[in-house]
Amino acid sequence: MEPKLLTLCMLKEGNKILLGMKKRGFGEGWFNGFGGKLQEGESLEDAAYREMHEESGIKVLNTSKKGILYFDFVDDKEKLEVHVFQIEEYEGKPIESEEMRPEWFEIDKIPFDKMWPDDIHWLPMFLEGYLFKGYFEFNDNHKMLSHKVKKVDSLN
Ligand code: 6OG
Repeated sequence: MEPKLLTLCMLKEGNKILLGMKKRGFGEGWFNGFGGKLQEGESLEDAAYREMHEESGIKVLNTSKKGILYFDFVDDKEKLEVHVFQIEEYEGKPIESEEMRPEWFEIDKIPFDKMWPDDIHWLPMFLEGYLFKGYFEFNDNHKMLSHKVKKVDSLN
C-alpha cells in the first residue's frame, strides 16, 4: 500500500522550540510539531503552511525540509511518510486552536515522555541541524517496535 503523505513543522527560536499539545485525534495528549495530511492537489509546502496556520495561528513565510520519517503500522498495514520542515521565517504569535495548545519549551526541557516515542530518536538530530531519515515500526497501541534513524546528505 502507498504511504500517506503528511507534514510536520518545527519552529525553533534561539534555545526554544514551539510544540503543541494535541487536543484531539491522532496523537491526542502528546506534544508534537504542527502538521497533517495533504489535501487534494496540495504540495507538501502548501500543506505545511496551511496546517501550521490552522493549528498554531503562525503564518509561515519560509521553510526548509530537514527530514523524512517513515512509519509502518504493522497491525493495520498503514504506512505514513512524514516530511519534517523547519520554519525559517514567520509572522504572528502562537495561539491555541481547537486541535492544539502551543507551548514554548527550552531545548533541554523537551517533554519527550509526553511525545511520540520516535521523537527522541530524530529530534536531537534536527536540533543539531542535520538532515535525517527515520524508519519506525509501530503496533496499533502506538507502541514503537523498531527504530532506525540516519543522517543523510540529501533528502532526495
Ligand atoms: P493529523 O492526522 O492529525 O496529523 N505524526 C507523527 N509525529 C510524530 N512525531 N511521530 C509519529 O509517530 C507521528 N505520526 C503522525 C504527522 C498528524 C500529525 O502528527 C504527525 C502530522 O503532523 C507515528 O492531521
